[in-house]
Amino acid sequence: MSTTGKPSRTPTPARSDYFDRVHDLQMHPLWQVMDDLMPAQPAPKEKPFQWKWKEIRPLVHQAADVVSIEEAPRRVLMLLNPGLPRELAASTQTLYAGIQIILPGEIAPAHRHTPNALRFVMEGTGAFTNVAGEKTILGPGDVVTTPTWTWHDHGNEADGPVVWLDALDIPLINALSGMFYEEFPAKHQPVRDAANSSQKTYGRGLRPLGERRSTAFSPILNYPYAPTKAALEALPASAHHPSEGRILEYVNPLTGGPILPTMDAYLQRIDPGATLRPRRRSASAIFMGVEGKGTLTVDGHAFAWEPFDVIVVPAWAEYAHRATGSEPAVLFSYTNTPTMRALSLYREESPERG
Ligand code: 1HN
Repeated sequence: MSTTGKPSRTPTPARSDYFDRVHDLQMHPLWQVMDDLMPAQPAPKEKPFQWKWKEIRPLVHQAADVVSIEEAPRRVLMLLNPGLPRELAASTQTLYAGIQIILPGEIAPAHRHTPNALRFVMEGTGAFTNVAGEKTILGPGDVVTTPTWTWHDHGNEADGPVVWLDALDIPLINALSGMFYEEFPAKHQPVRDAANSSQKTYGRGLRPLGERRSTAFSPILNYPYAPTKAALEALPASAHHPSEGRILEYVNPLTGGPILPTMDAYLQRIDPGATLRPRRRSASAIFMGVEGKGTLTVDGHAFAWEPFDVIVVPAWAEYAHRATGSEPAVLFSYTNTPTMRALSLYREESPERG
């Protein structure tokens, strides 16, 4: 192969004998794989992909008939990227997505693990989660943080099922051999703080005197939908993003940084009919439609989305948003940007600008 102007490496019997001896000793010639190891730009194995909510919703609800909560303490269907091995539980090489359902009266018992988690509530009002002793009642559109190694249990004391998107960094944590997991000795951990106390304390640009904590994760447990949506509506035109429209990041108010050490999350709103500028980033991302409808074009795949459809944007894939309905298009998303930034690997560009 001399398309790159490099000298050819024609196989010969002598070379083949040499390679056999090299392989037998658990070695491999770097020169044979150098181009694959070091492409000029990221070439992730994850593929652009979409799960249509109208196709997967019946199976999510049927899961509650197929297994009891005792048999499946987290009743979740994982959204697996077709480009990645199933055993990685991966939606991108670093991010996991799954859809969880809890029926009235059920308890998802307390445990903790090193992967960080975020939840975006899709259906149902009145379920609760308790994270590190603070309980919050969940409603549609709420974003809930479950930082690394915090005890968490969920329950549903309402009269209908609750369904949410689980966003975790499982493939990253496994790649780093950083997985630890532990079960709490009881189904529920004790409630220690008043309901929503973290949101009331930290969610208003205020902090208690003497508070010097600045953890790598947000102190806020629940970012409720209505005020987040209202903040998007109120965002001045000067703060609109050319590729994302009106977009706000859920932040750690103590640092201004991402809500979790490895993942950040956003809510955005695109004006009806708007076509936004293409963009790519070295981070991988998962988008979920929330309101309205649109098209997210990812490396040439035009995914028409409706509420709760989930779309994978691989690292360095070019993507562009369009709002196609008569209503504004609202999307939730999360990415591995904080991990990439921590490793000095974050880049982005808007190809139109070069
Ligand atoms: C987990 O703990 C939850 O707490 C959801 O709801 C999904 C996926 C893998 C491992 C742990 C939860 C999970 C998970």
